[in-house]
Amino acid sequence: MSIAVEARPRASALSSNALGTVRHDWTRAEVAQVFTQAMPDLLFQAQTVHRMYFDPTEVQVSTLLSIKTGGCPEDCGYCSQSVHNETGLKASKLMDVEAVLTEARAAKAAGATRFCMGAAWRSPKGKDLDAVCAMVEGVKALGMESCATLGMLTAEQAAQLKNSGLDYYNHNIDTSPEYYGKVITTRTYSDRLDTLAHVRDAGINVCCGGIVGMGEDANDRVGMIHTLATLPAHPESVPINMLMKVDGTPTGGSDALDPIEFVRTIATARICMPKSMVRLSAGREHMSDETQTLCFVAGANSIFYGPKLLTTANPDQDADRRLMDRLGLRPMA
Ligand code: SAM
Ligand code: DTB
Ligand code: SF4
Repeated sequence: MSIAVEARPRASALSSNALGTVRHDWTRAEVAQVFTQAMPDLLFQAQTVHRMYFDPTEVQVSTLLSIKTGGCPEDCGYCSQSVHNETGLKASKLMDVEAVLTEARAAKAAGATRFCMGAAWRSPKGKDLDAVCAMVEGVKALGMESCATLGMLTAEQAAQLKNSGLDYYNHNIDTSPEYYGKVITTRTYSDRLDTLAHVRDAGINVCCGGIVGMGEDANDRVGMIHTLATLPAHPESVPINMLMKVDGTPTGGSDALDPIEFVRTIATARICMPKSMVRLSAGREHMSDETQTLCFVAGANSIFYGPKLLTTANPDQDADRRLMDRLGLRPMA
């Protein structure tokens, strides 16, 4: 790990009375100190902060559905759905509102409290956005929280989604500002920050995080958390995805990331954004139960539930119920 010093420093970046303070003035050096400290210190701080604002036995459970799959014009290097990547994925049109609501009812019956709808668009077009708004209204009528991830939004589009009752909008920064250009060229980091500002200004909760395991180094993982923790307001939800390697994508051949680095990323997000939900997002399918356990101990308190993410696999519901039972975790109401 390039930014680690020989002996990990014991003196924390945070005095114990600063732990858990919601701050937006983190320096990158402070975030790096949090990230690289000795693992027992890191996990102790993360648990301490987690318990200030959350019940550490509760996990928020969301279900994800791809409402429009494949054929995306963006060139995100990790993604199965980009037309720039030869992944063999079949593109499909936007689903009907009723078909989406059937899936939402099934997710609710299985125990999910939030339904997240993802579309492989650069940004939504007029008629399509009207249809998504109808989906949001339907999900709300079921008594579930709604989330959408549709690409870039204008201020007007964000306001339209807010009017339909949308609770959360997911739009990730994905990685550090420096590494970003190695992964995506068709939209910029600042395009992403603009969309996040429109979502925030519209009064929609922000869900924003990124991916680890794309060949970035620890300094990039620190840079990603630093960007999130210095936004004008912390995202209410911070998804940390372990790359799901997809054949035919530029990142498909990345070396496997040390799971401890993933746990460090989760713990650093928890410490730097104390009141945010931190989601142990994509990648659980290939993670050991022990790594997932460490993630919960490190302050993750949200997961995707159900056997499919957007196009890739997730653990089946029985396996997740068994794991939560073994760990004494329960779904957040
Ligand atoms: N098209 C929209 C966009 O990119 O804004 C919404 C859907 S997109 C698939 C949502 C997020 O999923 C991406 O920003 C990325 O962080 C994550 N993601 C996509 N493919 C992934 C993969 N193979 N492994 C891990 N995370 C992935
Ligand atoms: C997020 O950060 N992770 C989810 C959600 N937001 C939309 C998506 C994960 C996608 C994993 C790859 C796939 O299934 O295609
Ligand atoms: Fe398109 Fe989203 Fe995939 Fe990027 S991550 S290629 S924008 S679907």
